[in-house]
Amino acid sequence: MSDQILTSPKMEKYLNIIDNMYRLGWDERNGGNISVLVDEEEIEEYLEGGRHYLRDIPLPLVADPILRDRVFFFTGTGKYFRNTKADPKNNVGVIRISEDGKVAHLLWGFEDGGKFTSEIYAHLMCHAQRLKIDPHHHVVMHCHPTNLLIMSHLVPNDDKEFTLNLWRAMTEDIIVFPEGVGVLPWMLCGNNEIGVATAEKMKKVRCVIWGLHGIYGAGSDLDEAFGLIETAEKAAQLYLGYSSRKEINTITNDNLREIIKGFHLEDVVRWEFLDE
Ligand code: 2HA
Ligand code: ZN
Repeated sequence: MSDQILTSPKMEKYLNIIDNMYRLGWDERNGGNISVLVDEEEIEEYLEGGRHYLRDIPLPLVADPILRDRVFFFTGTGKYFRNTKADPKNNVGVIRISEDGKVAHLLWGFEDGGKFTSEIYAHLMCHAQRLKIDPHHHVVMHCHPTNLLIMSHLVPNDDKEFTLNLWRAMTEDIIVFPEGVGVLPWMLCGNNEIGVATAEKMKKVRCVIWGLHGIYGAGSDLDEAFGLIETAEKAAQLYLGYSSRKEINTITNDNLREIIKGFHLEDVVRWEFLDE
């Protein structure tokens, strides 16, 4: 199989984002995983139409019909983001979900016999959920950003309380994620249960905190998903910088209402988070 896919803009962007995430300290060792739903026209010239399969890899769940016959980039299980850009063939794979939703046809990559991330449950469930409410959805990103993780040790596992602390950290946070964030308590990762719980939260939000573990972000493209996580992570960093000191100026609920009006967020904001 040719490696032409490596010259595609989508794959170049994917590898650069993975490299960036490692450099930001969000993906130590084998931490983190990213999957991208790729439109047919984006891969056809690089993968000879995308119907030549190297091998089949069984999926640990039956994929939702909305995902069947669709192509994804996936990071590999046990693989290190630190090594991925220099050695994409062993660290990432391009798969097509089979027509019956039971296997992944491997189109390229995972050359050392590897397979997709152990978090594939959560990824596929989140893709299906987001696609049902947002036809522009393409990306699911999981990582371990330092400040959001510290915050999950300090703030109750409550969507409203977590969101307000992030919104109040900086004026533009509510503009980036007006729907807020969802928070899950500590749960075992890598299984169906956490996948279902994450996808349930993603009915309302693109950003789900996995308490004491990390974050899931979804977006229409890699920049959107990355930008969402980087904004939430910066808000967490700011929050941690002032929350244990005497804060004398704060963004009030009235200020938040002004931002909502000024930036026309009335239809997308979670108004109930502003109830006193
Ligand atoms: O893939 O981050 O949650 C490594 C992880 C699992
Ligand atoms: Zn993780």
